[in-house]
Amino acid sequence: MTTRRNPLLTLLAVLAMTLGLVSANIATAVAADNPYERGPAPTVQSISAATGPFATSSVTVPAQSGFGGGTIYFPTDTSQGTFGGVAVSPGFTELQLAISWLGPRLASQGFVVFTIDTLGVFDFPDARADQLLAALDYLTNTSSVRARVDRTRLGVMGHSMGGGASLSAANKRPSLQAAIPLAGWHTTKSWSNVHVPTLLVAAQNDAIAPNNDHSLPFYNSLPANLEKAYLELRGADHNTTNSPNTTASRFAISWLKRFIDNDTRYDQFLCPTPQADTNISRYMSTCPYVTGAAAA
Ligand code: 9J6
Repeated sequence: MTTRRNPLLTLLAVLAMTLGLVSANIATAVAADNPYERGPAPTVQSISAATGPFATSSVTVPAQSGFGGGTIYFPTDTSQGTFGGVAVSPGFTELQLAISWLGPRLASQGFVVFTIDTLGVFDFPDARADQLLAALDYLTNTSSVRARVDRTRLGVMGHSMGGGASLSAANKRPSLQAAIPLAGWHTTKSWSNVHVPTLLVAAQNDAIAPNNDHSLPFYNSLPANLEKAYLELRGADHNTTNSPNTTASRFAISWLKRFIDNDTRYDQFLCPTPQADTNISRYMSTCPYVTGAAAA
């Protein structure tokens, strides 16, 4: 015998299913509704690669009154809106060349990256901080690529005294979204007023900015409720991050994505603490991160 369904019940079932699907779609749309997300879903491979998914170009900037000029690396894609911006300073006695590798490496993941020279190679961190901020102002107000940059989503990085400068710049300009010192060096050890999410990349065998005197006290002095992390590269020395380093860059990419783009797709590479990674001698964090995450 065939079962005959009551047409009214069938109609109600279809309506219920439709409503369920519609509400599920709304929930999905809300969860993924991040206007700053750029590029495809990341993988360990994609964040470890020498170049990411975006084709890039660059422009050279001559010395300015506030910083020593530099090179702006930017994604050529104009179909996805603006990108976050990052200024990067070299360390004491160094030229832009020391941090140049970060230009195409980070820009190809979807950032406008300004690697700078400082006015003087002997400038100390606080002077370098002013120059990082001047470079960001130039990038967003004056540069030929200013229309590609979101002036509300900016970050700073740097090596050694450029790393100390990154902390100092974050202290001076709390509207920054991310700071990443690489083997940072600064005479100031306490950064308890910094409210910019900060990733400290330290080198295990750093004899010039020893971790006990620099990156560790920096990390510990940052507020306990700040989104922060301490990544120590195993076997690395003070200058390891002056040439391409996959571990440093995959954490830097993830940090910039997470805090400049609010892109929670990158949380998986930052939290929880990576286990059994032979390239890492120590890792500390304030995971899980909540800043800017879309409401579930
Ligand atoms: O590589 C850096 O930027 C930090 C070097 C610190 C060297 C030092 O002790 O400078 C004191 C003048």
